Amino acid sequence: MTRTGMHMIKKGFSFQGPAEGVHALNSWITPEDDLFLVTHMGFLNIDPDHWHLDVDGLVDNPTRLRLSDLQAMPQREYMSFHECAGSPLAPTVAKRRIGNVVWKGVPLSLVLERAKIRTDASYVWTSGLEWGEYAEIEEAYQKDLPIEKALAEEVILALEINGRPLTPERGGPVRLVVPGWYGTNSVKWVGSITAANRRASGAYTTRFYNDPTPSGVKPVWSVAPESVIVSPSPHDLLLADVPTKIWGWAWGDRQTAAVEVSVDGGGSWQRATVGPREDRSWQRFELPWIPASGQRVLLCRCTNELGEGQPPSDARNAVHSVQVQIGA
Ligand SMILES: Nc1nc2c(c(=O)[nH]1)N[C@H]1C(S)=C(S)[C@@H](COP(=O)(O)O)O[C@H]1N2
Ligand SMILES: [Mo]
Repeated sequence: MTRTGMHMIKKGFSFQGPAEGVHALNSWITPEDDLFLVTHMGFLNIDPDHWHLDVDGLVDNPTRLRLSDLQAMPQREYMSFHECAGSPLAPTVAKRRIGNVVWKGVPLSLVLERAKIRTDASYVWTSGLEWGEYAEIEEAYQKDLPIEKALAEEVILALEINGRPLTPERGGPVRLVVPGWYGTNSVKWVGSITAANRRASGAYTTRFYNDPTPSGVKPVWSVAPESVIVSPSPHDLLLADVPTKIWGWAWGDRQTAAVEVSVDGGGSWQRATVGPREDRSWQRFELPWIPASGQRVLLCRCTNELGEGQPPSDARNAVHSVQVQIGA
């Protein structure tokens, strides 16, 4: 299959990320080289001159926008952590694909206003333009947002990341960004937006990215509290009685209120200091430590402003641990 001005660069599911995992994430803003890339069906290359976005469904003014139309609209910048929920086929496995970046683009609300979204619209569906197969399913990558989130000020049709235009792999020329929600909702290579009065019925909103809970299925939307230890890494050379520090990042849709660190495999916990949050950025935590010689398992866990925390295991936001060796 081909479409004018578009071709698939690589076919099939793909994940790329730093070899050192979270231990590579040592700067406040994650450079693109250290930011993971994910796609289900492959990466799409779009000629920006051919790109357009159709806005339809429950709108009074169905609209087609070209890149130049979006470029002429008001833009905003928003700093946010960006996290993949992990495999939709293994939703309880923690993958810790995470970064913190600055997006820039047009608020989705402005585009919906321009199309005169109707008051009976309760969901906004967004589709990617790529094609191919994932888990033996061949259908468009379509996601949905409840109207309250779609109209929230932080949700943008992004044209830039960290001050540069989006590359084809990143979902350019235009992608949706839904700060605070898992990466799966941030549709790359966006080509259509449909206002509707129900959830989208495709595989990516029904079969995948819905967590079973005792009270029914819960869409993989808002990011749960999570934290990781960046340093030390398992490869660092630590020496007994030499002061060092344990530090990392904590994040979630809601602000992080507290982070605790354990240096004895979870036997006891100490309160770390936690830095500020900007927009929906991650927050830095730090704990000074003077290790004794031997082997240690370090853990971190955070709590958000609602008092929600991280499960010890079997969850995408399970507690992170690092095993280190301290020389005498
Ligand atoms: N069109 C489209 N958008 C997509 C996907 C996809 O497969 N197709 N994958 C989603 C998933 S699961 C994630 S985690 C993020 C990854 O964004 P990134 O590659 O820029 O890090 O894109 C999301 N948007
Ligand atoms: Mo993802």
